[in-house]
Amino acid sequence: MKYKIVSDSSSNLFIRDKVLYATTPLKIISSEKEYVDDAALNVRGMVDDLKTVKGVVRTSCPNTGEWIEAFEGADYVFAITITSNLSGCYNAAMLAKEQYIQEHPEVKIHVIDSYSTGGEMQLMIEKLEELIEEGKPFEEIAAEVEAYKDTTHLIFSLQSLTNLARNGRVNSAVAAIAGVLGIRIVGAATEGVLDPKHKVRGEKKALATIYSDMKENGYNGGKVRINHCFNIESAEILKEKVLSDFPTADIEIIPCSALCSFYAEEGGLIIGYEGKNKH
Ligand code: X90
Repeated sequence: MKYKIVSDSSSNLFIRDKVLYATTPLKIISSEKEYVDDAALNVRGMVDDLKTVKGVVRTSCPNTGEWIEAFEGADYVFAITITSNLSGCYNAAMLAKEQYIQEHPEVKIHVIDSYSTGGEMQLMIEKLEELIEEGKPFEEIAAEVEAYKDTTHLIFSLQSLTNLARNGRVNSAVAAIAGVLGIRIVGAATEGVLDPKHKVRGEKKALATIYSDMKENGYNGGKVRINHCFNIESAEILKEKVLSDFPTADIEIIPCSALCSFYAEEGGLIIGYEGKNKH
């Protein structure tokens, strides 16, 4: 039986080598151009273009057809999406599943609403790979990954929330606070929405706040997946901070692709990590 993992592009992962893998692209749409969030896109170029573009820039989720295309070539599919509370990705993937299994009744598809994005989705993808490689049955993998989801967390640090506010994904009062020079909003994905927990001054304080929140949420040497929007320096500092307490911790640093870069904006960090049970 052939397994496949399909993720939308907000996981920032385009190539995986353990299990058959595909991504579906979100899009960033300006008055001048549509940017398709795939491996070929020049993210730096997009971020620079958008600095001078006129009018509001919007995003859109992958459509049903794109999900259906990505499902092809497998007997068992696990699809994973950015939180359904901020995007239509999950709904589109569910519609695609219904259509696909009508035409291919022998195929099984489980769609996972990550209630998160970025590095926390990566953790779930890695868990799926592990369970598939262990040769577990489809239903068991589905149940185990849903249980694992309860133990993974997301924390972010954002220097600007302008694009989130313009697209109605965060309260504009919170975005206004982040607009002050040097201020960062550090927060979590709580029940699948952006939860601004702290307002801090300066990058050093932001990193210290991130790490202390991680420990409060039960981080104890497990996996950490750091996504950054052109802020490799801070990603490395955070990695060293974690390693000084947990020298064997499994930590990866990955640049944000287009969707996460657009919303996290330059300097943004999105971190997925393993911790205590959320519920
Ligand atoms: O369907 C669409 O157009 C996509 C909309 C996505 C909106 C939210 C993207 C958030 C990206 C920002 C920092 C992390 C926040 C996590 C909250 C769950 C990353």
